[in-house]
Amino acid sequence: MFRPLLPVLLLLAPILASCGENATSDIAVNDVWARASVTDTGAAYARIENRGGADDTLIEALSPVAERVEIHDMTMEGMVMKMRKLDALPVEAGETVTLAPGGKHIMLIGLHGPIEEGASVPLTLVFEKAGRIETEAPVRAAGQGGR
Ligand SMILES: [Cu+2]
Repeated sequence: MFRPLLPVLLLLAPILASCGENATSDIAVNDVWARASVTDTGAAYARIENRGGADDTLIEALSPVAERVEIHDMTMEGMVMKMRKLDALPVEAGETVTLAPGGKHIMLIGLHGPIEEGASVPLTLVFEKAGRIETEAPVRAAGQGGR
């Protein structure tokens, strides 16, 4: 079910990606990507920019490729890096929040299939004020930047 979808998703990617830049929205989601995974979990990253004058909050992330999608942060507990689930991720007015390996990320839990380099993963970010922003996350190799 994964493979036949791939060419279609690749064709749609530039169109869908441009939807992230919604003219009516103060929130811009850029540099979206997902880490290739052969296990049942994966991660996606992005740069979220609030160009408006009001604070907003990322309250939910959705993707059809996973059973469950969570917003996570990484923190050091002593000498150990630990992941922690966030109920919401504030993006204050004029601020840019970067989700990147080693920091905040979108966790894809219970993947329905492997996420392969060159594919892309549909990812919807839901904001309190800006609402739903649909994006496509191109998949990059697991080695890039680590986790
Ligand atoms: Cu995580």
